[in-house]
Amino acid sequence: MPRDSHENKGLYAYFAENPDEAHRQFFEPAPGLSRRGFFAGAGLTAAGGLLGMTIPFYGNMPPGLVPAAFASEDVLVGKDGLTLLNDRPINAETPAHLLDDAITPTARHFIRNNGLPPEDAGAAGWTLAVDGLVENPMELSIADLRARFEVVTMALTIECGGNGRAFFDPPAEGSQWTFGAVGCAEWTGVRLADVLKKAGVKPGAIYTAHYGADTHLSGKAGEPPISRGVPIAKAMTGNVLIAFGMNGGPLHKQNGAPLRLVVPGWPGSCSQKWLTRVRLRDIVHDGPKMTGTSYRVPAYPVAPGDEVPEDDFEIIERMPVKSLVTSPETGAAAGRNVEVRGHAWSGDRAVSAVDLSIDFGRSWMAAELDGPVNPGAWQDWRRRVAFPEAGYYEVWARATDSAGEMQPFAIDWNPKGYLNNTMHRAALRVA
Ligand SMILES: Nc1nc2c(c(=O)[nH]1)N[C@H]1C(S)=C(S)[C@@H](COP(=O)(O)O)O[C@H]1N2
Ligand SMILES: [Mo]
Repeated sequence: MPRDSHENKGLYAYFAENPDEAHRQFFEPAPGLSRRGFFAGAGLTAAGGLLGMTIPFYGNMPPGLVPAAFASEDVLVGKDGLTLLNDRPINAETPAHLLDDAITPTARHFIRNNGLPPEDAGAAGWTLAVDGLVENPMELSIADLRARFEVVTMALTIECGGNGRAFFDPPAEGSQWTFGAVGCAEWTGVRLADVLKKAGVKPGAIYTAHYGADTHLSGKAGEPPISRGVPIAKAMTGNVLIAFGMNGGPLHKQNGAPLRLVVPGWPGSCSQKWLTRVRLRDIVHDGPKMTGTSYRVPAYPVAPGDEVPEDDFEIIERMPVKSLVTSPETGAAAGRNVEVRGHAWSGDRAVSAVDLSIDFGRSWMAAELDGPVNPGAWQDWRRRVAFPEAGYYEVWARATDSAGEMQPFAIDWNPKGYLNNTMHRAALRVA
């Protein structure tokens, strides 16, 4: 059995990396079973063993395909329509047209795990430690957070730093996110700033360090899969929340229940899930995925495929200006006159314009653009578009932010495939 291989990485990553070998291991009848009669021979494969039944047409399964049953409910329980990119750790993105709502429903918020979520994640006994360079270290229950600090609700955009990685050429290793590693849910919690003020930030503190209760894929205790932080100034921003509520209900288990950070506008990795500790440090935090080339890009533009010395990488802070077309769905049939709509965002900044093109960028028309409901929320935009005749069109959306930065057409390539904010293109077949 391909135990080490698929159980350490997840079936999807295993099949993607080594499709022929995975196929052989999962779909060829185990030796010794093949002569035990028709049914046994026809279906007693490793895949059949995992499913608990034979696969009568196993011989037809194309190499590289993972049985759809393994993309199943037990992984994406409480989620609706997400595309599973990997199951260990769970990585699942939301198709753009399912992000049409102004506020992303809990069932449609993407999932990006680096390790395994804690088994026991009840709110009752949960505590958050606030320590390091503070005057008064604290240990707070969720009830303490509610009782001792102002509770606020804000719509906040979380986008994975690797969203759009799938389009890098040469390809970048890592989860092959297309467009949907982004969401804007309504989070309820307390401001990290208020908690840090109560704890008393000591003069030497320059950076936060975030810790969660998830475990490393290796299963080794005391080895967190990810622990990132932000400069104190960012932590003190009024829209950085310690959240215990999501869209009026509890957090989804995979989105960090019962407690997480939400750091809008910066790589999603800053928003520690299953949050147990915030520690203030006098150095730039050096936890897992803070160092090396993780969530970092070269300090200067590089040509696609260039080798870049590790010392030349710098930590990604704000995420760049970006937009999505959420309706109509790409590939859909459309009439001659349709409302095109979506969202736009730019880390720490407001979006000032969204323009659309239906003639492959030759001409542009302004969309109607709403302001953010609060700082850190994405902004909705819409425009009724008339198509001159029947045929194939693409709607291209291009956002510009308050600093005049505009989405590019071509990817600014970097080795790890971060920050792809190229224009979103929706294909339409106009009748
Ligand atoms: N404890 C913990 N927090 C985490 C992660 C993780 O693996 N463990 N993944 C991070 C990354 S890389 C992203 S993009 C966001 C995704 O948040 P979501 O899964 O709620 O969409 O969570 C961040 N917080
Ligand atoms: Mo991420």
